[in-house]
Formats: sequence, C-alpha cells, structure tokens
Amino acid sequence: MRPLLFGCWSLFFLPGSAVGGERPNVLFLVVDDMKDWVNCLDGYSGTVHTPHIDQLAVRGMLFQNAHCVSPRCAPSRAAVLTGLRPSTTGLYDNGHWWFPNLPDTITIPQHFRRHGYRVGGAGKIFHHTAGNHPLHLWDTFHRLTFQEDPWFRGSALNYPWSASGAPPDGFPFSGVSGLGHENDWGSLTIAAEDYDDAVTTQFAIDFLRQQADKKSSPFFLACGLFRPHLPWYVPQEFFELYPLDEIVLPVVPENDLDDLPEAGRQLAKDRRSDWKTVRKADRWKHAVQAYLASISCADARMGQILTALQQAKLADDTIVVLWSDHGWHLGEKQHWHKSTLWEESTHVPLIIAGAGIQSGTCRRSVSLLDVYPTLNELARLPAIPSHEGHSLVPLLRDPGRKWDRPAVTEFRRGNAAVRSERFRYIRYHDGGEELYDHRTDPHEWTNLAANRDYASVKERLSRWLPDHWAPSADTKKAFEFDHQSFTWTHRETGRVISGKK
Ligand SMILES: [Ca+2]
Ligand SMILES: [Ca+2]
Repeated sequence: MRPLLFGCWSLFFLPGSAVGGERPNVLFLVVDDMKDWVNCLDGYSGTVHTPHIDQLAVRGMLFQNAHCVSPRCAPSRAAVLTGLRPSTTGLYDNGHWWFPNLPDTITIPQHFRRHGYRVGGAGKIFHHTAGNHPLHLWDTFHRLTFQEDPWFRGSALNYPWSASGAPPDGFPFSGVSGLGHENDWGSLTIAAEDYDDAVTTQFAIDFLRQQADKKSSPFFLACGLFRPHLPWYVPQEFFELYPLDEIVLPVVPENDLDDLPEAGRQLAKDRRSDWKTVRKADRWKHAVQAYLASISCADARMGQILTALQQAKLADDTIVVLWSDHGWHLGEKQHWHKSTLWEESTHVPLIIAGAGIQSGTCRRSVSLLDVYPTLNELARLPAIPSHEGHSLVPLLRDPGRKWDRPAVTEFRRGNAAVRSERFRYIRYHDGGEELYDHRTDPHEWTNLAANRDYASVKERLSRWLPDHWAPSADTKKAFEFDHQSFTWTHRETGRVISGKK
C-alpha cells in the first residue's frame, strides 16, 4: 500500500522555509489524557477555553479525526515514540515499559540526535517518568517533578501514587472522600509557578531562549505536560473559567450498554466505581469543571512556550507538533477514565504547524503512529523501514486528498478499533463486535454490528485489524531496577540493560 500511496511524492514537496535550507527545528508538545474537548475540535457541548491550541490550529494543520494507537499512557507513548504498534512490540499496557524490553529501538529523540539535532526534553514524554525514561537519550532533560505536594516529593520514582507519607494539608481537595490520591482535584495553596507543569514549561522556555543564539545546529525540544491527567490540581484561575452552572454533563442513555458484547461491557465497567463515588457525593459537575480547568491550564502553558518560540524568532523555522496520548471518559458509556476503544478514549488533538506548513483542517482519519514518519520526512531524516505509520506530509500539502487508510487503536492483546472517516468498527479478543456510523450516531449509541446491511462495511474495515498479536512484553516486575545506575536486570535471564550506555 505504501508505494502506491506515496511513490516519489516526497521528492517533490518539502514545506516552505525548510526547502533547500537548514533543517527545521522541532517543538514536540505532548499533553496527557486530553480528549477532544478543545475548542477547535468542538468535542465539548459547552464552552471550553483553549485559545492557544486554537491559535496553533489556525496557524497550521488541524487533524480533526486523529486517534491514539492505544488508549493508555505507556503503550500510546511507546507506539508514537518507536513508530511501532503494540501488536508488534507486545507493549500493551502500563506495566509494559518500552525501555527494558526494547532498549535498542531508535525512538524519535534518538533519531534526531543521531542526525545532528540538539535534543532537549522536559516533563512526561515516555511513561513512566523515571525507569522508563533514560536520560542518555537526551542532551538535556528536566524530569517531571511534582513539587506542589509533599506526597510527590518523597517518591523514589517521583510519581505521586507510588509515594508514601502524610497527605498534603487539605486533602482531599475535591471534598470527595474515598477516591484516592490519584483521583483528587482542586487548587493547591502554592504559587502558580510552583505547579509541576509550570516548572516543566519554564525549562522549555529557557531551552528555547538559549537556542535563539545557536544557529549552527537545529534543535528538537520535547515538552510533556502532565495535565489534564489526574489529579486535576491546577491554579484557581482556571477553575474560575468554568462556573458550575455552565458545566454541561455528557448525555448518558441508561440502555447504552444493552447492545454491547460482553467484552465491551467489561471495559465500560472498569473503574466505574470512581464515577459512582463522584455522583454519590454530588460532584459530577465539579469533576467535569476540574477536567476542563486542567485542559485550560495545559493550554495556557503551551501558550507560554509558543510565545517564547516567537520571541526567540524561531517560529518560522520550527515545526510544532501537538498531540495527546489518548482521551478520557467523563461518564460516556457509563465509564470513567480511559482504557476503552470508543471515541472518547481514542479521539485526540493533533496539530502540525510551522516551517511553511500550510494552514488548514484535515478530516481524514489519521493515527498518532503517523507522527514519527511525518517528522522524519519534514526534517529530511532517513525513513525507518520498520515503521508502521505513514507520513502525513501528503495531507499537510493537500488535506482533502484521497486517503483510504483508517486509524487503528489497539488495547491489550487481541482488542482493536478501526476508525475510518465515517465508521468505527471494534473487535474484541473473544470475537465480540461493534460498529458505529458517525454520520448518524456521533455518540456511538447504536451498535450496528449485527445489522446485515452493514456486513460489507464490517468486512472492509476488519481487513485493517492486526493479523498477528505479539506475545505480551515483560512487565516491569520481571526486572530488577537499580535507580542509581539506571540499570535493569532481568530476574530470570540475568540480562542487563543499562540506561547510561
Ligand atoms: Ca495518558
Ligand atoms: Ca448502545
């Protein structure tokens, strides 16, 4: 398929200012758990304030139908950064960390570094923040630090829910007991600049300021913001953007799950108890408010970074790519959290702008797996033959061009969704199926999988399902990790993987 679609196309097109001159810089912006509730994607029924994302979308190409490769942090990020599907790598879930399993894989920052880029990073790029995030990949890196909370500071892995110790004063800030630390929300009694994402942002801004004087080598800067991931701790000013009486809750039909196969019902049920707890405390609107506030906080941080890029006079020479690792359910399909194969979990913001990329919107169905090959082509780096995504450069040039390739999202071994421009087809490991027609059913309420009129649609989309599912990778528990030397030792084979080679 690839030669037919692409041929020698790329030989004739390179974006604007990158043609023939210096290689473009790359600003790689990652947000965590941000669904399509940004203003320019219109996923939220009320008003969401995302002026900086909207501005970036106006400046570049907004992919309106982009989907994650997997609806959880670790497998989604591993797929984007390695260019390989979970069904190929066996990295299916958050316990499967890419680094100890695939230490020789060339990830995006490594590929750019090998080709002369100065590579910097800050925040959450890979999952998890420490043991899966070797610093030897980067020229400079600032780890995600949860400075606002004494629980976080004490953590060996610098991650909130692995920490122990006394809860911060005022916990639970949401006023809902029984949700656990990870699920809390509110505004903390610290300065806005001390929040974790503000610290990450400041590092990115400082990096950009330093590059303003360095015209000799291009840079690749990855900046990973943690919000709107839980806990939804953001400064009060972002809560104030969303008066409670203006919050619009998702519509959740009581019988929505009746037409689901058993495997679908099970996914919907996973962690529903958190939603029940929230509703029992009469805090559903408050939770939605906190999620929206977290989106706006991330938007503001990105605005600061993009302003710094302009002030350093680097905007014209820098490709900006913005993506979220997956979406989130706030009650849709009676589900709370992520980890499903429905639109709420898979549909994400994806914008590519700068360095001569034209302004526009693209309705074609694309995958985050396409990010790596796209960046390679834009920066004129060698393509990596094993990559399973496809460069979106043809769509950057002509967003309305024919594009028959759907986006495939995989979740755990044997479950996948195929999203074309019009349909979503899901098949679970036990053969259970769902089919939704977005032309008439944007909320995916009516499962058409048993409707014989759609047999040919199902057949056509099912051809894109993985035909092979790799065995599950080793979980982090299969390894002994030495934090000081950043070395993983496989408990059974004795194989040693060093993060400082
Ligand atoms: Ca995530
Ligand atoms: Ca239904």
